Amino acid sequence: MPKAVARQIEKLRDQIRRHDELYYVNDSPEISDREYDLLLQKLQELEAANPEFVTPDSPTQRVGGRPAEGFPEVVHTRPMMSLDNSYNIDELRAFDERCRRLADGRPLEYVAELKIDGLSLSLQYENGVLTRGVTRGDGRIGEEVTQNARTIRSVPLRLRPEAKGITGPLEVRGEVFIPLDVFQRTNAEREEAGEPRFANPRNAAAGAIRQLDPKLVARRKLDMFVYDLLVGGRKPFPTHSESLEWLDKAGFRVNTHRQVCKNIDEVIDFANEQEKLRDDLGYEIDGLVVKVNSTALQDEFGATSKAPRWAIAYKYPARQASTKVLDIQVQVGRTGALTPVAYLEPVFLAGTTVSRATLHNYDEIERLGIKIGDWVMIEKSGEIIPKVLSVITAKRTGKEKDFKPPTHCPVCGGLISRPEGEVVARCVAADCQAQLVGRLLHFASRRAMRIEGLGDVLAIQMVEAKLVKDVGDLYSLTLDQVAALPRMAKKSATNLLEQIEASKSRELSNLIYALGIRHVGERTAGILAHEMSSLNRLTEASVEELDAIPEIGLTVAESVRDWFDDEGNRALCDRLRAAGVNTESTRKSSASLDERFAGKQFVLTGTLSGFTRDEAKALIEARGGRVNSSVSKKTDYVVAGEAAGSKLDKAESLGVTVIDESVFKTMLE
Ligand code: 0OX
Repeated sequence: MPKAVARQIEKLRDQIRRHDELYYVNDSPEISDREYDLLLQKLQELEAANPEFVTPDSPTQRVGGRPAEGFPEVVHTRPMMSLDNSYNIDELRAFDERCRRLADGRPLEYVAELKIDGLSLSLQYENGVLTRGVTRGDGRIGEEVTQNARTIRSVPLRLRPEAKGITGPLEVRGEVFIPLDVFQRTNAEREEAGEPRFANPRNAAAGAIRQLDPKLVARRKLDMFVYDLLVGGRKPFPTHSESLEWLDKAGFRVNTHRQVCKNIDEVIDFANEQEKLRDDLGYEIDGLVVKVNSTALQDEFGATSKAPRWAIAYKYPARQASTKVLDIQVQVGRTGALTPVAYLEPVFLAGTTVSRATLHNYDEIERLGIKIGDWVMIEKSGEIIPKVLSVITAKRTGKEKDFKPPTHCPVCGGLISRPEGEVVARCVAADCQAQLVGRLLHFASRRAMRIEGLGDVLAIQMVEAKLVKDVGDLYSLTLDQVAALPRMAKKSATNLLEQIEASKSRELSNLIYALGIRHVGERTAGILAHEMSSLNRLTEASVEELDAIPEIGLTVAESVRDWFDDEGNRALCDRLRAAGVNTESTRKSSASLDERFAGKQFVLTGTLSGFTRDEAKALIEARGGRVNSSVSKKTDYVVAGEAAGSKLDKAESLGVTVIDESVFKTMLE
């Protein structure tokens, strides 16, 4: 009996540790806080009943269960309220009736805005300069994340002088979110690096804003739409729409999908119109927010303990549906990664018919417990194709079949490898056609060599016809070869060859990205191109040399070295060069630039009086220097302006040279 208890305790601990890591390290929780608390509670009960099994490394031994966070708490000047929800037109009309009753015959207009699915953030400005960023927290107390808020490019660090009429400290509130393309890229990179994916863009954004290292926050490329302006805790303009216009002038990002509506029918029309655009916005929304436009009426209507009476959220239906899994098949990507895909009984979901859903990897199949023939819930959640949320086990008939992972590559029959600890299984055959098709598509993609017209059908045809055996063969294709492909008109063939020709003059960073080196995403490719300035130099760079580049870690350095150590890859580079593909950085090389700046790492902190941060950054970069957001031992100079904060302390503790604005100006001269 005690043995069984010990096993149960150990199992619970393992589960909790795993969820801790998913939550804290990967920002990708798989269970709700409530489910987590239940697991912890269960463990606490078992340990209380069997104290001989308590060990110092048990998750129960952390004070308060989850470890304390590293951000100071701040009390909001005015609570950040939540919103009451409405889920259908009747509930929206009921809101309108309440408002009209309260307005008692006085004119009443609404502003309808998109409800961005992110997290609320409050920004404080003094003398026009951003001084503080605070998360919503529980609405009354939030966490101070100023450094992280500063990484959001659309948050002005200094207000534009054109926005007049307001003096004194002010507060701006809005919603932080992660654009869908960044979310998709982040998840692809995480999967490639063997890290778990984020469940949805909101989780990715929420995790990012509470990262302790602002450099990591900056990589997530957060964005923010603002929707509220307060001066001394009050709204400065007679209407909400004027506040939004002022915010726009002051340099904030204000969502343009908004409308002043004379009555609720106009709101409903706007809601229906906007719902159709939902898939094309590039960020997630979950409905509309409808607000009374007049500030005086807002003040008069007031709020309940939780939400204002003058605003309501109108939620769009969740983009979920249930359907049946007809089959589970495995696709092979350009790196050989095997991705299981559920083929579904077609179902209409938020504007499109869905017949496939991604299952990401074998662990996900296990986690979901999904079988062929199962009924499942699927959801569109910012991924390119919908994902399976859960299995509806109540609908099981007993006829469902287990999915058996293929023992060999389903396309080429090659060997499959799944190294210990990795989530992704891969086909390791060098000549796998599916991988080649994937490599061609990646090479030709918009962010790589941008060869328009080279889509999947054509890539498959070219590989099947053995016209190309690697991406280098694209540059020796002839018109006759291309025109002879099925359903290929001469005109399209000519266009394709023109596109291929044009791709020869892409930037070095595009080429490095296009090569598809593991762990080298677009951003890393940009850094490598900037630092190395030619493909030749990159080919020769040692792991130490690469690792010494700021923002390039050992994993990337080793991966790059491995790629160029492969003889086939080196031969490919030679052929690309011989074909006339640009392999040099067209930007000025560091050597010809100002030696005080060239290759040097700068960090800007505090407020400079003579330049905006963007101007200072541009001046440094024009001289061949780089500007990073956080101080490390690789930093050469910290430029400290007024009210410099923790970066200054860090610079001092690491012995990094700190210069003030006057020295910086002298250097520039
Ligand atoms: C959003 C959003 C959130 C102001 C008073 C109560 C709610 N998620 O896009 N909140 C608000 O307004 C606050 N507006 C929005 N657009």
